[in-house]
Amino acid sequence: MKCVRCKGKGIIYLKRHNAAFCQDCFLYYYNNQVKKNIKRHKMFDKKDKILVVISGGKDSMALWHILASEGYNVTGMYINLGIGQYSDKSQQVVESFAQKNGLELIVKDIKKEYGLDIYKLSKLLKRSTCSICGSIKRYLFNKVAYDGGFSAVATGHNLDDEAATLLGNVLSWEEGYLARQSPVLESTHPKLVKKVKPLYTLTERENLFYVLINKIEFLHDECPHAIGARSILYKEVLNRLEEESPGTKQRFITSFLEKGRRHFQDVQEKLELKECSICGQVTTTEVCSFCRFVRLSNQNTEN
Ligand code: Q46
Ligand code: ZN
Repeated sequence: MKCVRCKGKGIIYLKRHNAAFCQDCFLYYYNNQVKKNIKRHKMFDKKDKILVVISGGKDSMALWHILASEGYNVTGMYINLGIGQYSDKSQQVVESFAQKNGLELIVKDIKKEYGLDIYKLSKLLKRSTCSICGSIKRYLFNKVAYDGGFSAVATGHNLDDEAATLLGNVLSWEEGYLARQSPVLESTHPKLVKKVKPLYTLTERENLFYVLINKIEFLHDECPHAIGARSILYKEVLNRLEEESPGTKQRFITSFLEKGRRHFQDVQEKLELKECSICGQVTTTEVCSFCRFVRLSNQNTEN
């Protein structure tokens, strides 16, 4: 197995590109992909302040590392969601990486700062922990980015994530979600910050390789609530397809972005955006879900 670029000894083979790379050429390929994605979708440039969402897993750690190494103005943001040992370990990994590399990091702890407990809320509202957790994360990422004057919120979503989400949305024809599935989600309100996914063409395996080569510490464990999630089943199905027909995931995503997504633009939910009467953040209801969570949690501790 020879490296396609330098003809040295290849150490990673990427079936979908029918190409092997040595370590240095793999890093060249990886950097190139990220730079191309940022440029092609006009995600941001070196003057912009970028808030990078960090979970402590390989994808977000790879994103943080590469953007910082390329000289982008990045600040990491980590949210402690109160998920037992998983949260404690991931916070440690993220804080130690920031400290060792002299990187800016914002840490939010939903229990300490807002009195929120995703398990209690899930019981009280009869909603899954992931749905509560997702609402809290989306709210805080946007609020911190808006309050801090950031130009974009960057997440480590990879090709496997994007293809699995797309498959799920297609299977139930979620028109609103299909309209919004994109590597760049432009702001639709002055208080909503643009969202970007610079790693959307790189696979989980490539991100893993990137963090291993660069000796970046990351949390190997998945969130315990991810186990059994539908998205994992979709990933398994896509992996099977990929085995038989390399390049399926990438074709699925790129052809959707080129040919499919535009057909959903006019069905984009025309929800009226308002500002929450308590916190001023963007919502479709009088009081945003985050403020309702806080109110409910406080009522419950008083009782
Ligand atoms: S939503 Fe659910 Fe994730 Fe929150 S509870 Fe864990 S798995 S972290 S992406
Ligand atoms: Zn609010």
